[in-house]
Amino acid sequence: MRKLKCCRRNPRRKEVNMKTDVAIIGAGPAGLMLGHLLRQAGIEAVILEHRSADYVLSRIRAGILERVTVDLMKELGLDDRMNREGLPHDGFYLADGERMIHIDMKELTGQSVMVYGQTEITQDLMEAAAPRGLEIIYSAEEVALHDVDSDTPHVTFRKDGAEQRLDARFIAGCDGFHGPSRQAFPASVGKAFEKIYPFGWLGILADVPPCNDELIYANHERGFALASMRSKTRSRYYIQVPLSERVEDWPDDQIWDELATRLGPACTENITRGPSIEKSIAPLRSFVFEPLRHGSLFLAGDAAHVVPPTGAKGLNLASSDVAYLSKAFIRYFKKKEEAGLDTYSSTALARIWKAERFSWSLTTLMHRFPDAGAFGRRMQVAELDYIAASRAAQTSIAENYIGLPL
Ligand code: FAS
Ligand code: PHB
Repeated sequence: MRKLKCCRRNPRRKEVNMKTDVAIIGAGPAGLMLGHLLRQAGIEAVILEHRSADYVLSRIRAGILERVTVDLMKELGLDDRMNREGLPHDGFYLADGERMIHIDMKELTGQSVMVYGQTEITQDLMEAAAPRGLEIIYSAEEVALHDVDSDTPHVTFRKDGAEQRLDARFIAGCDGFHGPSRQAFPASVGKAFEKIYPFGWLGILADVPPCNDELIYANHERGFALASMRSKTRSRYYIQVPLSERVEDWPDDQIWDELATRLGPACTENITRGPSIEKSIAPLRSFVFEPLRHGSLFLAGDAAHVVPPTGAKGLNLASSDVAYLSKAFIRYFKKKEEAGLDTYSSTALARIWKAERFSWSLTTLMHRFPDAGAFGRRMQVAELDYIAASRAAQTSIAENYIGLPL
């Protein structure tokens, strides 16, 4: 394990003082990718994660990688397993009752997406950390940010009962929607934009073959459903449920019945049932916090924004954030140029808002809203009719789904 710079014990308070260039809060995809990009450029970084490594790996989340994420893993030389085990997908379906509209991304844009779970990306990044000198401190408790509006910020935390302090030139808040970094912005500085959806997604993971070779997003009178996958032998499905639902009230068979009903003919006869290996309900929200920088503190990933997973953008926005932020840090440490840091927030937000729009739009099109009424349903049918008949409309969906350029 690489020795940290200036790692010395504070005799007065049993405090361990460490120093690095960039302190990263959170070992999710954003923090891990940023840490690796900085280390690859010879910049010191330490990641503080309040959960254990096993807990981080136990979370089942995203499944679709845009080119930006695939390219980042390739740039890091960590794409071997993804290229072996990942599934390139050229298209997906929008189902509306009996109707199946194919969005042929490859034909319309020349590009594909990669089906490879966030869990796998996280594992690949975690396993490569120690050999590449990327320090990750797991189970770091009571992480607190200090002096973020100065040039000498620091982070305090407890580890194995000892107070610890990490001094850094910058702090990257990659601690997700519920982390402390966004809270470290003065109330007068930040502005949040939020939309809460009146339903959640109940997700199930099962070691059964997928019902279809490509993803199916279904708008059914009983609600939205999504047929996705992790491999040719492991399926990931979702159904829209009211926010009042509890996962313990959903036995597997009831979920399989709903999926068979909602996903339409392409799935009904092909769906393979099996015991869930993971089952959870996630709320849906659209959220953006502006700006993404305050002094020496920068936000990236879910710490800055959240999207409803309908557009498969969450993980991929984390990738584009850290692609911008890592370049800005590298310009600073290598050339003492602050321009990248000064423009990071506006540059990242420009792409974030476009992804927020697409995720909101596809969620609005494919879900049944309790208060939409007959007119709202007619709007959905009219839009699906238009998409079914318009190459331009399909191209717009395809280019947003594969990910807009950086
Ligand atoms: P993350 O939330 O992944 O990581 C933040 C890290 O910070 C975590 O490891 C957390 O433990 C740590 N942290 C938090 N507080 C801390 C503290 N005080 N101190 C230290 N560390 C702290 N996206 C999709 O594209 N498709 C999906 O299907 C999908 N499903 C999702 C389901 C759920 C339940 C959730 C919550 C999100 C889902 N997402 C999905 C979005 C998700 O994939 C995120 O976009 C992605 O994890 C973003 O990565 P990070 O920004 O790294 O945040
Ligand atoms: C997933 O496989 O988890 C997944 C795929 C596409 C989405 C959301 C989630 O839009």
